[in-house]
Amino acid sequence: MPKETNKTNTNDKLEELDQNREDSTGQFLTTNQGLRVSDDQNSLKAGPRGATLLEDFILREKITHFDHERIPERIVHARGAAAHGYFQVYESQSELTKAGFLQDSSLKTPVFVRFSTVAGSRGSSDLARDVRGFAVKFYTEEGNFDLVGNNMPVFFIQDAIKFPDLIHAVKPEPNNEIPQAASAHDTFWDFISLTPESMHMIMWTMSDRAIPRSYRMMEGFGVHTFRFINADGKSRFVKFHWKPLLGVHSVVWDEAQLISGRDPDFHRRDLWDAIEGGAYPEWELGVQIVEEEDEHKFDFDLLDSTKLIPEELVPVQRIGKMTLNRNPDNYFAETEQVAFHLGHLVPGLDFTNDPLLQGRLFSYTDTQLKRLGGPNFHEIPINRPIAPVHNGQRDGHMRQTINVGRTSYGPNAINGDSPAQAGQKEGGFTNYPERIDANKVRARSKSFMDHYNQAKLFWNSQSDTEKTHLIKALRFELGKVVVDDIRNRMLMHLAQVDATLAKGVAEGLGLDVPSSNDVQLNKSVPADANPADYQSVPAKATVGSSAALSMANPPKVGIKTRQVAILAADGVDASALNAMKEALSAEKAIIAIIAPRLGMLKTSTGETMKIDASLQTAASVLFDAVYVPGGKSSVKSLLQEDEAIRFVHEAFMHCKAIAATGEGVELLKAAATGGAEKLLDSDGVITSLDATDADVPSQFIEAIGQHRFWSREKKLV
Ligand code: HDE
Repeated sequence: MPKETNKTNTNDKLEELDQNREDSTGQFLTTNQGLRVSDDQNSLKAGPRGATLLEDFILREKITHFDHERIPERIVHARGAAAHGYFQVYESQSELTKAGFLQDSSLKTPVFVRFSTVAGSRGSSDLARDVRGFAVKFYTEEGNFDLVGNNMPVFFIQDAIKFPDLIHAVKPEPNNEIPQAASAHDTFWDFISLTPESMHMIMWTMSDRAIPRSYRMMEGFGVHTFRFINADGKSRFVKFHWKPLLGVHSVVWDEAQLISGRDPDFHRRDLWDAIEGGAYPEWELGVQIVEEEDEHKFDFDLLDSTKLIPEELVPVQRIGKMTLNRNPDNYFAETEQVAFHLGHLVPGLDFTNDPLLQGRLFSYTDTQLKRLGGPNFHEIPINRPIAPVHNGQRDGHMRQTINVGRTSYGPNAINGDSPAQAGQKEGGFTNYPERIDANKVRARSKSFMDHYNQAKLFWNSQSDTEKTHLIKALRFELGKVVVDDIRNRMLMHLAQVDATLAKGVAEGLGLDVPSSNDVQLNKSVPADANPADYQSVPAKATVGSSAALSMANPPKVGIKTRQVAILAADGVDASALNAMKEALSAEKAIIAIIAPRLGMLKTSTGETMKIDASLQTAASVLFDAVYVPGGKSSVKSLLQEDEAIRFVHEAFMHCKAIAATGEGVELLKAAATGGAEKLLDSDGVITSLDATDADVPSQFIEAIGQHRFWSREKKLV
């Protein structure tokens, strides 16, 4: 066979997308047939006041297209945002895998990444308490590889057959379609309280991981165990991780709820703005490798997606880096129409028998058929591989390719048996020949029945602040539950995880932890099964902890792209303001001047400065930190604005870095509840009565880098 040269680098994918771009700048308006339109303001009528004529094909084309603009939203992960970029491996991974995109450190493989929430509709808030999708499409020379993961390393259920139940339970209730994008309601907790296998995942979704500060500050996980296969055919198990170079950070729940009102597009905007501003988000790709012979050496099953491999047992090796450097041109064409699928695989990778993974392999193509309307969705520009496509598949809705020749079958002699099957040497995909010799059964492996130990591991690994947040999240969620039995069942499960956790939640609900130690709460037992086969393994008294599971003590990664609000009004101290702006800009933080009104600001020296937002449109929850410079008349004006006082108060409540100099300190005092001293003496609050104290900017920068000051919060554990 003549060897076809594949297109290779990121530019090729972008060029291909460019060919499909339409830019109407300087062009005449036309119909979809290219006919120039002279009047797009009036429909064709019998007289100026007359009836509209059916003959008006221009009107009908326009309205018909409009009527068909919406496609079904994704049943899960409907709300998302995406970006283009590239991936580069650090060094050849040929020992582990023959996958082409993991061989050559000079090769940039184009990627398209879509982040999402799971439960909400397309128009829901970015800040819902929820798992985040983290789906990466690699356009490799050997075909597309989709790593369709989440920002949490485990999942709620062990078998795909339960997915529709899980999603029905979490989605708005069917009678009144309430609540939107929230798990805090009866049906979700009813299902969870009867499904012990969910307990580990519940720890994650009730933690602050479920309310990230930014998509750019989330980890990603492939969740399932996959296989790497090298050129010798040797297979090893692999778990995939994405490690963000900006560290892992979250907001607090009160803040999340406020952001949902102030800016429901917070995450979408943050990703867009960072890329537009040239602060390209980066993640390292990590792998945990387990040798075939070690498959059974753990006290959990590698095929069970409710379990992770603690990094202490198998370290994460960072093998490459992904950079997102271009926003989509068109949300619908790219972000909405992108179609991910675990079955988009390249040689050197393969699946395991994880029953969740196996079910997903069916679901993704099926859902695209419905959502994108037919079998040709791979021809939509965003889904097209850069590798050439040749096969006998033909026709169907919206077919774009004009296949030439007489043959669409094989074997054929008319076209010299083309397209020909590719042997392994020619890059043909072959499945890993895993031996399977078993009875056909509907059953769950006993090795999947440990539902509490890793939930316990997660709990043990959290800082006291994280534990407090977890208890509060459960109090919130179960507090919204109306049916009492559900709360009691959940407390029984939580007692299996940890006594302090259960007690903390019970106290907030005004309940006692039920005395029954009923680990038999597993109601996901088939009709004729022996209940003993489904009995949960009781939690061990002590389970270790794993540092990687906590977000406390984040690595110091500076304050690049952190949003800092500067509260000011006319008469603001020019030298203090400028010194702070200079210091923050040098660290690549993003600064916004917030004033009582929009327009231009006059500083103490008469300099004019653009105001970025007024106190009516800005809010502290949209920023990482706040600075109040001095200047008598500036601070006097701010003191008259409730929003300014609330701004500082909220930033303090949410444990953010706050700085004030000169008269600016007065605003902090006004914002203090429980005594000004308490606020001024708190960690992360930097004040100086010296209006131009040269130490303040550096102390403030150091404080912003800490992300939050949890010592201000009341601990529950
Ligand atoms: Fe998905 N999932 N999923 N999922 N999933 C979809 O496919 C499904 C699961 C994930 O940005 C759907 O194109 C089943 C785990 C992401 O476009 C659908 C099961 C993980 C996205 C589907 C799971 C994911 C989806 C809906 C249980 C993390 C968004 C729209 C067996 C490893 C991709 C679509 C995007 C989307 C099915 C469980 C991640 C219905 C049946 C576990 C990131 O096919």
